[in-house]
Amino acid sequence: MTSDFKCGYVAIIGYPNVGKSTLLNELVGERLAITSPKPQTTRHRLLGVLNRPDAQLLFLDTPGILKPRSALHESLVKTVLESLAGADVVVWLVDPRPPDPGNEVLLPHLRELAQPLIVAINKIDLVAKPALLPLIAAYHETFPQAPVVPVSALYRDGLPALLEEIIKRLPAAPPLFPEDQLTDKTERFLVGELIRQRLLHHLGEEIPHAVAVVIEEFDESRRPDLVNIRAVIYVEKDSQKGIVIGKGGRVLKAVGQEAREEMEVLLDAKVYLDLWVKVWKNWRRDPKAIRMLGYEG
Ligand SMILES: Nc1nc2c(ncn2[C@@H]2O[C@H](COP(=O)(O)OP(=O)(O)OP(=O)(O)O)[C@@H](O)[C@H]2O)c(=O)[nH]1
Ligand SMILES: [Mg+2]
Repeated sequence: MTSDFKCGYVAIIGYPNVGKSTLLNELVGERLAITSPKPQTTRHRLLGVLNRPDAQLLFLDTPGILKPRSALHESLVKTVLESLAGADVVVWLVDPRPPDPGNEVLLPHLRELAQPLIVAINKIDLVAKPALLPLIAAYHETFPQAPVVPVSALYRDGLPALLEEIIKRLPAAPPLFPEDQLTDKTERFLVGELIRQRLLHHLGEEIPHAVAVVIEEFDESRRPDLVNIRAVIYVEKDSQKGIVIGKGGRVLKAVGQEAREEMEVLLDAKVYLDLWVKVWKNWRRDPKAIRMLGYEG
């Protein structure tokens, strides 16, 4: 290894639903972060490691930032600000739309940033080529120091150019993580997220945000023959409990079956999944619940 080797933390930040988790997965080449068409999918900072011959990139996926309206939101914003503080390079991922200076939540933090910033315009597969140039110009005007890189995370378009801009700005340092470690999250955490992803898929617009998953038991003593997992899905109201369970248990059964299949791939083992639904009244407004459910910033 030469002294030219680069290593550092790269925070991926942006508004909800712009494709941050998709970008992390595509950059790392593993589906570590859950993604969904519904905004506010990500609730935790998640590390994804990319090893290259010339660099180790430590990507941080973060929750989409918005004006805090609940204890959960406040804790999500805190998570984002902490990730910003610890980053060597910041990638601001945006929709292919002009910047919105009226949005005070994120821009002031970006203006005060001490670290290098890169603006990545995502989802360019959705816009006509001629519309791109004025967009790039508008972001360039907002942050004259920052390169503006158009990408499509979903179609892996523009990612080499983005990587190049990031690596240029990383400090020279030896790798911080062993080559076989792809994330800082435990399997226990990742299987809980798989359940949440299936819930997001099956539930309507409002309920997904009222759902939290806790893995109460993760017994791998018989692995790889069997991993025994007991999980509780928390909702905020009795009526939501009925919806999560579904008519004749249909929804819960589908969620459980699909999540179990994905867990078996992730863990490379047979999985027995025991799923429960419980009500924790208004947990999103309860700082104690936020802590107990693992959403502390
Ligand atoms: N067309 C298109 N869709 C994309 C692209 N990247 C992501 N998406 C879609 O956008 C939606 C949101 O993606 P996520 O990766 O979950 O977005 P996020 O920014 O992590 O969202 P939060 O965690 O809620 O803040 C999903 O349906 C993705 O498939 C892209 O390059 N093109
Ligand atoms: Mg996300």
